[in-house]
Amino acid sequence: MGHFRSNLRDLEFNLFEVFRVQDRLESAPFDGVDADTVRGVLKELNAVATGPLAESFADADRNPPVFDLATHSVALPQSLKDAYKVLWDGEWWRLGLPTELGGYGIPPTVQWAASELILGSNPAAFLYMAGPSFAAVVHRNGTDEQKRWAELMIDRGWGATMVLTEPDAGSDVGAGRAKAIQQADGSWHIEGVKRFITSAEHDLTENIMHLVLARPEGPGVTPRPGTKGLSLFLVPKFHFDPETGEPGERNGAFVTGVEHKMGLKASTTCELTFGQHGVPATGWLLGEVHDGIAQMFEVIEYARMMVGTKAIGTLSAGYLSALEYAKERVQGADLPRMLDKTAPRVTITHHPDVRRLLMLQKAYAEGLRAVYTYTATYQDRIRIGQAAGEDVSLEERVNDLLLPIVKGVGSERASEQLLLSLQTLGGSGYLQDYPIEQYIRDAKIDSLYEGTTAIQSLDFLFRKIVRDNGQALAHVTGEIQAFLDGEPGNGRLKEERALLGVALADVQGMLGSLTGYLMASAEDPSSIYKVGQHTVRLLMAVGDLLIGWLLLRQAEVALAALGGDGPVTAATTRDGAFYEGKVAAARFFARTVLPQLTAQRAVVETADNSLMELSEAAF
Ligand code: ST9
Ligand code: FAD
Repeated sequence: MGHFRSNLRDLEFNLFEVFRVQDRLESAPFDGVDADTVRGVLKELNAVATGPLAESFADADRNPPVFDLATHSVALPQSLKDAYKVLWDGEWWRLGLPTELGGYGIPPTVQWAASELILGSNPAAFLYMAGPSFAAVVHRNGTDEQKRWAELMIDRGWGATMVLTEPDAGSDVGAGRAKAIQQADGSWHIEGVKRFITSAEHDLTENIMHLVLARPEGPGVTPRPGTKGLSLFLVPKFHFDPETGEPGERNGAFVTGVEHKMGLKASTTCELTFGQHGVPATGWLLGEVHDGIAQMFEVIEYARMMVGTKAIGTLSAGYLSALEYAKERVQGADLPRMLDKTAPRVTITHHPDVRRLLMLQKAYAEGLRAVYTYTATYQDRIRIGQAAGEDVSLEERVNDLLLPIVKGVGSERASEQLLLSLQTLGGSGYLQDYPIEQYIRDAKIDSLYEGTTAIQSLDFLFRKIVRDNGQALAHVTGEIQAFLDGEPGNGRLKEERALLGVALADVQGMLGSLTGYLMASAEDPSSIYKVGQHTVRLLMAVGDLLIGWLLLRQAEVALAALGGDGPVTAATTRDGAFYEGKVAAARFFARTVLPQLTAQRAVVETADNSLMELSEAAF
């Protein structure tokens, strides 16, 4: 059996029992898709993800891509190429495409569930498959000629990259210095060095389309500082015949280094140099408009959702691996008989602390899966509203609000909880005989790229809450309040609901304090430091609130399935143990995690600026 343990049952539970995707199928714009199709797609993909796709996972980590500076080329390990071929030949990339570009027209909720299976099994292979999805952005924003290029990118299976970061411009993309010099024929010559570019070189595809942010220079261009002065250029690795796509001369974008990383080694992370090797790096302005950062954010929004889903998929795999081990491993006596040296030895699942480790992992893995699926329901609603010509601005804002939670909280909790997966195995977890140490290495990147957690938290508070006047947040907290007010289930989970109510009040209290500090900064500018010290705390707290709420929603569905008022027993339905686990996870999270938000609130309420007043030397 390969490394990847999937949780198809939970994916289907979310889709059909909790978020009821079937109600959105078989009508525009998802007319061509019914529930059986969705189940069939997930079942087939699950077989691929747990089978051939997973095979290269360890091999490509131990035998990572090899870079040759003389030819600026990279050779990927054969095992990874085989995995990529499985994905490409299976046409799984179509799941992410709009129908007009050959997509299957499935709802985003299903697309992200499918993505979790691929990302949990073989994240590097998924990343190399960016071409078609990035082509969709080119198609949406491009000129007629560029729309044709986008079709060629898909038809000919090209790779693609997103090229923002420079040595001195990481989080601060607006500090980028790469420039684009306008040419008489309407093209541009890009000059500069970008770093950390994923998939900028490999030997999987005949061509790679780089989507590059650079600062335009030329007659008619008014220079602007920061991100708003950046434009987005299409820079192919090889020039190509605009009709057939047949690759021609080499363009002047060369990879000049490939990083040696802690994890995700199978995915190339490249230094990409433009116009420094005797060949100009020719690019074309996307859509002939200078709107680079907004255009690039269409890619970034997709990528942030993807990164969060990747982290959550890896956490789930780590938990299931730890669970499997714990059910087999015999060690020590049951605690009540700990002094009896003749007591029978038990599997470690009998030990309270191992149960604590396992249930925390389960609650976060399944709770976060619910968070990304809940987010994707807004993406479903955006598509449905757009097809009906309705105003979808609220749905868009809610989706925007939730993205930093999926990305920021998903990646942070995955890293933290995967350490507990390893801990469950004891010393064995530290070995490469088990996949968890690689999960930890491979998932660590998720809190770093696509905007670090600090950046997610600033985006969450300043852009998604303050600038939105709290409207999207009010919509989500309104849903939580409605759940609290609804009180079905004849008092079941009553205490847990009360704990959720307290958590909601705690988050609102935190927000009240932070907005107070923010308003005070009009008089005392240093007051904003009090906000900046606690934005990550807020992000994580809202994440826990959402997880606690969605686990309770799941528990409610599970209780109904178990027979409503009847006794909660695994025997009442075929899926009894699954549903019992749902109720248990919700209870555990509400009782052991949510109360911690009260302490977090107190920390925020008593914030001062002593940390900021400290001299650097004192650190
Ligand atoms: C990276 C790549 O790290 C990692 C690997 C990815 C690989 C991708 C592969 C994908 C694979 C796909 C496979 C598909 C297979 C399909 C299969 C399906 C089954 N939302 O606040 P301001 C815009 S890449 C939207 O003043 P500053 C907006 O236009 C590197 N837009 O910003 C705004 O204007 P306005 C990632 C936003 O202070 C303008 O920016 N690097 C948002 O100038 C200016 O806004 C990063 O992520 C938003 N949330 O700059 C950088 N925010 O306000 C992180 C801003 O008028 N740093 N805009 O609307 C940041 O995000 C900074 O906050 C900053 C600040 C750069 C934006
Ligand atoms: P810095 O920005 O220097 O941040 C350092 C620390 O300071 C972080 O903890 C950060 O949170 C904190 N910090 C910075 N600014 C602030 C602030 N204003 N407030 C609070 N804290 C702050 N980039 C691409 O363009 N394309 C890619 O395909 C790509 N792939 C990548 C793949 C890998 C494996 C890696 C490692 C990186 C990749 N990146 C890519 C770059 C990635 O997006 C950046 O590394 C990331 O945005 C952070 O930038 P930085 O590394 O320069 O860190």
